[in-house]
Amino acid sequence: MAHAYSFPKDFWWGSAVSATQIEGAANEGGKGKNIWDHWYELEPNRFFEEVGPSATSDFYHRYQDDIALMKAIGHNSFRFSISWSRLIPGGEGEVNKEAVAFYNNVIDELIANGIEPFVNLFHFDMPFELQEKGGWENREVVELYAQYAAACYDLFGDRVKKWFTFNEPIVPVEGGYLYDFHYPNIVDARRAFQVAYHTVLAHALAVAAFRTRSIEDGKIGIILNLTPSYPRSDHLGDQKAAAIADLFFNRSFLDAVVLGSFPKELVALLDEYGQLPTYEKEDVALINAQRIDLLGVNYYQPRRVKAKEHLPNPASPFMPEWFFDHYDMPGRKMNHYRGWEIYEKGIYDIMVNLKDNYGNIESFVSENGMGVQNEERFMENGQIQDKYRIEFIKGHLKWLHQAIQEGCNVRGYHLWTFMDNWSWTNAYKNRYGFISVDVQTQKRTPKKSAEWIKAVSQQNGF
Ligand code: BGP
Repeated sequence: MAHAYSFPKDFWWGSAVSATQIEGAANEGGKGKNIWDHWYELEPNRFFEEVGPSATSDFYHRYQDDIALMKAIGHNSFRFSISWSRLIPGGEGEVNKEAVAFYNNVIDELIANGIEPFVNLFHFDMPFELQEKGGWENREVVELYAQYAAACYDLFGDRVKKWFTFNEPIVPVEGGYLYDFHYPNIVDARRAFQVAYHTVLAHALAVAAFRTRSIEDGKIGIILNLTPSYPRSDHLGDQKAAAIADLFFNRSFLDAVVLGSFPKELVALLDEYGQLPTYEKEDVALINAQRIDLLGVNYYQPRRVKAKEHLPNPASPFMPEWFFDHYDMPGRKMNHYRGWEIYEKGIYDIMVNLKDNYGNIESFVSENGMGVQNEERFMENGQIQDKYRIEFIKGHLKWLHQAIQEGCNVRGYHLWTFMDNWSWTNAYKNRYGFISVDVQTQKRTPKKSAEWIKAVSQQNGF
């Protein structure tokens, strides 16, 4: 059957999750503590309804049934993360045999079900002991991360061919060091830039370690949350504001990992304001040499900005927001169930930018999705009728299709997320899955969108 929207052969259909958000078993199987376990002990009131990460979706015990469900809804690929503190409790030293067995089982089960494992090495979950040593501010932690990455390649690289060093590395920078929504809840731009810089360095070392191994057909990449930055108008002030927001929130990581160096304009700006992180001379060549093979793009919503209305007080602490104001564009389409804008064309703009300015690097949508509060209200006959999610996915797939027609090198689409999961301080507030999860009983029930994506994946289009 011919479809209005057909996707290239072997397109990757699937979804993404992260260890802390689905595994549960936080104190089982020899796992060490990570910053989420610690922060929840410290300040449970910072988490929605005071629900912490100890149990989440219990994938640790239910992975076989969950993988069977993935197969049933047509997945040919699936991204999960390895928990550093599970694999190497404390973040350095011996690997934990129980963790090795668990991840081996997950990988083998996926492959046996015809689902390609995409493995991410870090999704916001710093081992607590390493955070105590300064986390990403400490260069020693950068080295330890590279050792952890190397251990993962050696343990699982015979079967895992798609590797990612980080998921949204800018989020721990923003959350932990600028805007206070992740541990360690520091608000200090200079330290934030140091963390960002060390994350890029850690990424480059992990890519270098990958390249010294011969992983047949192996690809190494990173997953970035790109937020296209749209100015309010064509006026120079608005345009400049958008360009600076783009430097901070997109090009900081994107240029470094794809082009091999930080944008000159960003370096000049940080230098002018005395905000440059400390670095070693030889890092420059390392970062330049270790460019990625494959880019995962997480896209939820754009960033709309305008020129500053009031100049910042130079005595106030430096923030990226010294250079732009956020702009609530009148009439923009909203996901009112989450409070985020929906702008489907953003995905197209991202991909065209990658084609035109980033060597048309091989990419895929590694997260896109629609969070909904109190989703039970859409339950009919025991199933969540999430037609809004189907429309959301369709809208983005149409623009993705357009980008592919125009020559963008896009290889797949993964939804955030497979099943409803615990999401950091939002805990279970926003539901994103194809599969609903009853948090009390852990019962899984496919939503309407699961049936729909099954047909789309099997027909490779719609
Ligand atoms: C992405 C993260 C995911 C997930 C998602 C939804 O940025 O990579 O880990 O949490 O956002 O977030 P929320 O539940 O806050 O809507």
